[in-house]
Amino acid sequence: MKEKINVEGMTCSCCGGKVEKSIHQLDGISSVELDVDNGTVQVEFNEDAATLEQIKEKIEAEGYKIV
Ligand SMILES: [Cu+2]
Repeated sequence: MKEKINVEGMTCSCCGGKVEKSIHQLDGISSVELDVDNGTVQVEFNEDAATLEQIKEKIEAEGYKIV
C-alpha cells in the first residue's frame, strides 16, 4: 500500500536523508519518496511486513513530528 505522511521539522535534504534511511530499516518497504519543501513522506510498503504505525515511529525516533 502507499501512504502519504505529513512530517514537521524537515528543513533540508539531509533531514530527508535521515528519515529515508530510518524508514528503510524496516522490512517490507519498497519505496520512500520525500518532499522536504512540502513536508511530506510518501511510503510504499507491504502491509504484511510493516505497519504505518512502525513507519511513523521511525520518523518520530529521528526527532521529527507527524502532523
Ligand atoms: Cu537537515
